[in-house]
Amino acid sequence: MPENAHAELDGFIDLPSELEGRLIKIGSALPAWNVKGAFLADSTIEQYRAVLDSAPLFGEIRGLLLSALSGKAGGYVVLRLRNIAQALGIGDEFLRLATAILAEVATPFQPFQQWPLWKEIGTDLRAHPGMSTGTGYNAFHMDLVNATRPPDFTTLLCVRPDPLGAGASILSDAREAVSRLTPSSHALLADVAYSYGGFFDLSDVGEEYKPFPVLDGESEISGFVRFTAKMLVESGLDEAHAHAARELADQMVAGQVAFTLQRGDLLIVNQHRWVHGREALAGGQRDVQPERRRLLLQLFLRSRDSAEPVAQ
Ligand SMILES: O=C(O)CCC(=O)C(=O)O
Ligand SMILES: [Fe+2]
Repeated sequence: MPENAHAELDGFIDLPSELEGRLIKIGSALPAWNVKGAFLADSTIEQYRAVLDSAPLFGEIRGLLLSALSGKAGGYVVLRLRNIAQALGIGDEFLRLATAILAEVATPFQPFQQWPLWKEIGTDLRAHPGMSTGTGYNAFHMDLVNATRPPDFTTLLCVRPDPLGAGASILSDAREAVSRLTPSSHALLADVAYSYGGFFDLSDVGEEYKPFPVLDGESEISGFVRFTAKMLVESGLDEAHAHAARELADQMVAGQVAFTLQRGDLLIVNQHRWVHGREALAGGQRDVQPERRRLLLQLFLRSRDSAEPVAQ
C-alpha cells in the first residue's frame, strides 16, 4: 500500500503511518477546548487549526474529507483512527484530536442542552430496542428530523464495538432512494403531513417542525430528505402517506451499505444526503459486563455556510 492517504471508493480513509505518528504527538499536546453556547469556541477552532497545520500531511486528509462529504456522489466517510486510539486510548487527548479534525469539516456543536460536546450512546438493556441506546435494529433515520435546522452532519466515534460481533452501521443514499420512487409517492412525501418525536432542551437547530414534509423541494446543499422510519409506527399517518413513506423506507434498505465500526473509527454523515441506522446487537448482552458493551460517542456539526435561522 502506498504511504499516501487514500480514500477507497467505499468511503474509508486510512492515514499514512507518518501522519498517524504526528497526530499522536499532536493529540497528546492539544489544550482542552472551550465552548460558546452550544458551539466549539472560535478561539479553540483557531488554536486547533494552527496545530493541525503544523502537520503538512494533514492537508491531504482535509481535502479527502471535504470532497468525500460534499461531492456529488459523496455523503459519508469513515476516518480510521484505530492506531491513534491504540496509542492514546480514547480519553481527553484522543477526543481533542478528533474534535480538531472534525472542526476542519464544519463547526462541532451539541444541540442537546443536557449533554457535553461528545454524547455517549451506550448499550442499555432496558431501553426500547430500536432506540439509540437499545439493543435492536435502529431503522433508517436522520438525526433531529423534526427540527427546522437539523445538524448538517452527524458523527459517531466507536469507542467499543459490540464484543459479540454484531451492531453494524447501516447507511443509505436518501437522494438515490427518492429518485427511485413512483411519482405518486414522490408527491405524497412532499405533503406537510409527517411528524415524529418530542422537541425540548435543544439549541441551535431552529424550531420544532410539526408536521413536516419528507421532501422539502430544496437542493441537496440546503434541503433534507426529512425521514425517520420510526415515524411509520408512531405518527398516526393516513394510509396513503404511510404507504409512500414505506416505499421510501424500502428503497433505502434496497440501497444500503453496512459495515461494523471498530474502536477508533469515526463515521461522518452528511445529513443532507444520507440516512443512517444500526443493525441489532447480538443476543446474549446480559452475559457481557456493562463496561464491555458497545459504546459510541456522537457529535454534531454545523456547516459554516449554512443559513441562519429566520427570525420568528
Ligand atoms: O447505534 C448506532 O450505531 C447509531 C445510533 C444513532 O443513529 C443515533 O443514536 O442517532
Ligand atoms: Fe442517528
